[in-house]
Amino acid sequence: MTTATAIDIEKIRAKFPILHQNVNGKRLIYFDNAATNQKPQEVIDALTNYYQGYNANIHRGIHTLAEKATKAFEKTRDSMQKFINAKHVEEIIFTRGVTESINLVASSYGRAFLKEGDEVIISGMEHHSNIVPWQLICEEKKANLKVIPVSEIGDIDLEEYRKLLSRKTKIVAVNHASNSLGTINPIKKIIQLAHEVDAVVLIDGAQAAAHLDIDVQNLDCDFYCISSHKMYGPTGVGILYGKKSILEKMPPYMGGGEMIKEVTFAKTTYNDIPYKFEAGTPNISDVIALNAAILFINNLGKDQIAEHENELLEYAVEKLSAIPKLKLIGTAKNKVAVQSFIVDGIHPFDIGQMLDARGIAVRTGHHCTQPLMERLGIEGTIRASFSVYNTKSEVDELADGLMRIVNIMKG
Ligand code: C6P
Repeated sequence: MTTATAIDIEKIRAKFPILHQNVNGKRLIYFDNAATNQKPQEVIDALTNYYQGYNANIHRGIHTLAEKATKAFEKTRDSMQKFINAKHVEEIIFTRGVTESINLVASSYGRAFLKEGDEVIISGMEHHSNIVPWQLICEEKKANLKVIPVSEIGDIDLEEYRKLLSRKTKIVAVNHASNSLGTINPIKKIIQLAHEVDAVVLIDGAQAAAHLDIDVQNLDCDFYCISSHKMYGPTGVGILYGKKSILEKMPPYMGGGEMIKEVTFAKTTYNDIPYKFEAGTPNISDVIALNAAILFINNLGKDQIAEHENELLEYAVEKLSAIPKLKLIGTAKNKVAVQSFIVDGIHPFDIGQMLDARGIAVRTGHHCTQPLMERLGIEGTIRASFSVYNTKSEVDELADGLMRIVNIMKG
């Protein structure tokens, strides 16, 4: 059974070779999309074509292969600029992932502009990647880290956020969507309020890029971070968007090739953005293949993707709610298609293993959000996260599997 949305799920599924296999003797059902989603054939082909046809180092070579590789690499930068509606192409910096993008900002911007007594605000539902880099820089600069509380159902407390903001606030860093709960945060409001006290805002878009429209000019965020592997692209590539005027005044993050203008032993001058922040040979093949992932999303249309995924989420909530002893975790109104849950008396890890035995891949544990788990008074959850290639019949199998597990454990 497929869903009744306008997109043709079977046609989409045919593009993903990995989905057509058995795991533990059962048809694979992949519900771990928030960790990393699967790659369509065009992304896999782009990787193969590069290595078979024009593998070469970029920017420095004048031979034909180097020029072809450079052009393809820079094409992804152009596509990403359009994808998030950045004003300037040089505002797009390639990194290894969201984690590196956040570390780059914390190290470079934080080291240059934070002073003793300044404050950095994050939320209580941040991934460790949007906590630890701020702890490190706050410790170094003797600045203070403040945390916006999160409600029981998984909403940011905007009133408390307003109270935390002051002239001491220099940086606000929050996620667009939570990986553990699925909550879509009111980032436009968060950004606007931060700007009223002249703080800069970094948005962790790891869980948004494959699902939500991103318009950095409309949001007016100062930094926006994306991981390619969570938007149908290869692993090992991230994007850091930064406003040109801010990136230009930030010092380099890493030193090496490509990020320099001129090197002498007495003094080195740095390249212009974005290259100032792209030291060394980048991940050429994976950046090139990311372009195919962007095209895949654009061709389907984010609205269509979101419509299908929201339908799956609604269906999953209905099905999971009918299972005895199961409690949904993360029930905010505005969500991406991520549903966490726990089952009374059964450890999440055991449920994950029993589902795996049925060919169903879910994630279990704290999802790199330990402070959030502590806030909710739980050790971890089982998390099912949905993608455009998932179907309602797969949700039926998840619910059926859970019902059996609960019954077995009861008996
Ligand atoms: N979340 C998950 O299963 P990297 O690893 O750098 O691509 O992304 C880190 C990251 C940062 N922020 C958020 C909101 C995230 O969800 C992630 C990655 C994975 O939820 C792995 S823990």
